[in-house]
Amino acid sequence: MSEYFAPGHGACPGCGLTIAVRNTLEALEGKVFVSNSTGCLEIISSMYNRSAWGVPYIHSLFENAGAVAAGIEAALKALGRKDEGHVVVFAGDGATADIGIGTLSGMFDRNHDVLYICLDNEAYQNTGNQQSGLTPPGANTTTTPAGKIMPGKLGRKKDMVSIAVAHGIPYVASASVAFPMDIRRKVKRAVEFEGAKYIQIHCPCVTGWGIQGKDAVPLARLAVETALYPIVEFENGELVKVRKIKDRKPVEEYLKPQRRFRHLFRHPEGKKILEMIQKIADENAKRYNLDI
Ligand SMILES: Cc1ncc(C[n+]2csc(CCOP(=O)(O)OP(=O)(O)O)c2C)c(N)n1
Ligand SMILES: [Mg+2]
Repeated sequence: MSEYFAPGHGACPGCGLTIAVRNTLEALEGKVFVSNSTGCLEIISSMYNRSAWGVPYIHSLFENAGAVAAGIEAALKALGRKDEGHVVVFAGDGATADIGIGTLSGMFDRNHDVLYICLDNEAYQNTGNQQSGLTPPGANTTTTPAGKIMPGKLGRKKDMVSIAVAHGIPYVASASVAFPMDIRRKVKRAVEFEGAKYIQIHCPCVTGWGIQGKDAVPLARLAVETALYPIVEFENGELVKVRKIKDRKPVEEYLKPQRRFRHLFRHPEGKKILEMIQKIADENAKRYNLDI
């Protein structure tokens, strides 16, 4: 079989991005036009003179992948070529929740027939781990350095899933690289809807999170099992499915193995922040009725 996303790219072993991308492209059998924002995925897949992409692919800027996708979709429609493939965006969490949120909101507002996938590795990883709107509280990044002055990121993780739902688009979901079959099902389901679709996929980053490649997928699973990363699905604004949790784990089990959170177990403010993070998990579990 020819590869839609070929080996030989420059991703770290254990990188979540490549798991999310391969599963998405295989679910759509490569019938796609990809718009990709600036970020790790673009860097690892399209180094000068080489490309991992076996499908039509364009990288433009950090902030405009949604607008580029909207343009591709409008052009395909005008040319009568819509049946040639789905327009898919792959964009990082920084591109999605921060710098590109304007062009994303416009694309949603005009309800372009585009599947937008946010690859959520919870910081600007390509440029060396700066905080984004999707960085979770307590995380050490180069712009929220844990030390005497602050114990890592102070604010909460922006609720992009709800922001997407609030646009009134037909399909919104969260997913995790710990559950690849769920990614495939959601991608296939999403493209059954005409209009804008949003899927946010939790993707561990071995360098930014300070973990080993072999631990990436088990940690992604723990994020779900602690209710810090609720897996939910909305169709036409209605919550239709959640991934239930049996024997929910305490958040420490997920946080402790990661270097980005290790100060929480030593810092004088750490205990307070751990309690705040546990409260967020409890709120998620209650809000989405996750506990079995
Ligand atoms: C206007 C602009 N500002 C800053 C940059 C530098 N820059 C490139 S990628 C990136 C971070 C990307 O973060 P994210 O979208 O989360 O993707 P990741 O690399 O984490 O997958 C930054 C700050 C840029 N390319 N353009
Ligand atoms: Mg990122």
